[in-house]
Amino acid sequence: MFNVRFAARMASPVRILTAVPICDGHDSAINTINLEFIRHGIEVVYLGFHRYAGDIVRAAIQEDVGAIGISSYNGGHIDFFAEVVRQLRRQGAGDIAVFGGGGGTITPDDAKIMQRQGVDQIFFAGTSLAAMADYVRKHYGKPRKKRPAKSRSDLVLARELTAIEDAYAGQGRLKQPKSQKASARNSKVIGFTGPGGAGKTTLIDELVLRFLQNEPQARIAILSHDPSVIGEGALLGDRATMINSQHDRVFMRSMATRGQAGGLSPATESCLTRLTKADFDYVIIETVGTGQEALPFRSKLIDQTVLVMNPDYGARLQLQKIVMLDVADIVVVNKTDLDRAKAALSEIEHRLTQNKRKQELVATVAKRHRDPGVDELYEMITASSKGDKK
Ligand code: B12
Repeated sequence: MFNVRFAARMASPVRILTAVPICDGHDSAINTINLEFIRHGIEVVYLGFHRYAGDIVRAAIQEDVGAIGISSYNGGHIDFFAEVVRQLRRQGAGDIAVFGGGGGTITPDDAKIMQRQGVDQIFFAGTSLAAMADYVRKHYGKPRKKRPAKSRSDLVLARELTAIEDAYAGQGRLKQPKSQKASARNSKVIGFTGPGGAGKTTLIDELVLRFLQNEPQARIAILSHDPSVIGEGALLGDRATMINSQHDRVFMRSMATRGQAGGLSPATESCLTRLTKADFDYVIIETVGTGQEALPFRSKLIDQTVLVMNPDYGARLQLQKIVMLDVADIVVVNKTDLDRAKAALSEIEHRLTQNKRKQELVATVAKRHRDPGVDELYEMITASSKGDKK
C-alpha cells in the first residue's frame, strides 16, 4: 500500500517546534524564520502566538522535536524561556534544546542570564536567516536516544512514533514492542479528509472540545498531516489553529507526507497501529487538503470516514467527480454561513442519494463556538462508537 521502496531513499529531516509566548502577538518574525527553516530542509511544527509555556512543552514532547525556537518581543523573555527549560527538565525532556530571539528586546546581558538558565542560543538583530537555519541543522538534527521505558508515557510514545517515521526514511529498523503485539485495540479511529480550506482542523478542534467536555476520562490522539516533498522541509501548522486540543488528555502528532501523494504519510499506517494500542478512546486522522480523486482511508483500522467540504465547490457537476462522496460515512458541509450553503446542501444531498447507502449529511459552522451542527456531528460519531468500537 505504501511506497516503501521510494520512501527508503529519503532521510528524516531535522524537526523543531516554534512558538511565540503568551501576551505576545509579534508573529511576523517567526513566520519569516519558519519559511527560511523549511527552505533549508527543516520540518517546523508551528504552535502559533500567545502560547503558554506548558502548551509549548507539551507540544514539543508529543512532536518529539530536537529543539524549541521561541520568538519573544513582549519583554518577559528571561522568565519565559527559563520556565520552558524548567518544565522540559521536570518532565524528563531536558534533551530538547531551547533557542530563540527577539530582536533588540533581548540584550546580550539578558542572553547571558538566559544561557546560564539552560537556554542554548539567542540570535540577535542583524543575524542572517541562513546563519540561523545552518545553526539549527548543525545542532538539532542529531539522532535522538531511546527514552528509558520508565519515562512518562507521552515521552515514550512520541519517540516510538519517531522511530517509525525514521524506519520509513531508511534510518532504522521497525521493531514492534512486545506489549504492542499483545495488547488489544482500544480506540475508535475517525478519518477526516477534504479539500484545503474547508475547515477540517477547526472542525476537529471543536469536536475535541466536545469529547473533553462530555467524556471526562476520554483521551484523544490526533494524527495531523501537512504536505512535504521527499527529503525536504515542511510547515506543520495545524497546531496553530488548535486551541481546545492544547490539553493534557490530547496527544497530537503532526506528520509531513514526505513525498507520498494521497493525503497521508508513508508512516501513517504504522503510527496509527501504534496509537490504537495505546490508551486513547479516539484517534483522529486528518489528511492534507485533498483533490477529487483522493481515497486516503483504505486502512482497516479506520472505523468512520468524514468528508469535510466547503459550499464553494463550483458547479453541481463537480460533485460527480469527488470520489470520497461515494465512500464517506459522514459528509460535512462546513462554512454554511456562506451564501451558497443552502444550494450546496441540497445538491450534495441529491448526489448522496445516488449511492444508495447509509451516509449522513451535516451542516456546520466550525468557527462558531457551540455550533449546533458540530454538536450533531459529535452525536453521530459517538453514537456509532458505542456499538462499533473494536
Ligand atoms: C513589527 C512590529 C510590530 C508589529 C507586529 C506584527 C506582527 N504580526 O508580528 C505591530 C505593529 C502589530 C506591533 C505591535 C506592537 N508592538 Co511591536 N514591534 C515591531 C518591530 C518594529 C519589529 C519586530 C520584528 O518583527 N522584527 C523582524 C525580525 C525578523 O528581526 P529582529 O527583530 O531583528 O530579530 C532578529 C533575531 O532576534 C532573530 N529572531 C527573532 N525571533 C526569533 C525566533 C527564533 C526561533 C530565532 C531562531 C531567531 C529569532 O531573527 C532576526 C534575525 O536578524 C519591533 C521593533 C524592532 N525594530 O525590533 C517592535 C516592538 C517589538 N514592538 C513593541 C511594542 C511595545 C508593541 C505594542 C505593545 C505596541 C502597542 N502599544 O500597541 C504592540 C503589541 C502587539 C502584540 N499583540 O503583541 C516594542 C516592544 C518593547 C518591549 N518589549 O520592551 C518594540 C521593541 C518597539 C519599541 N522599540 O518600542 N509591533
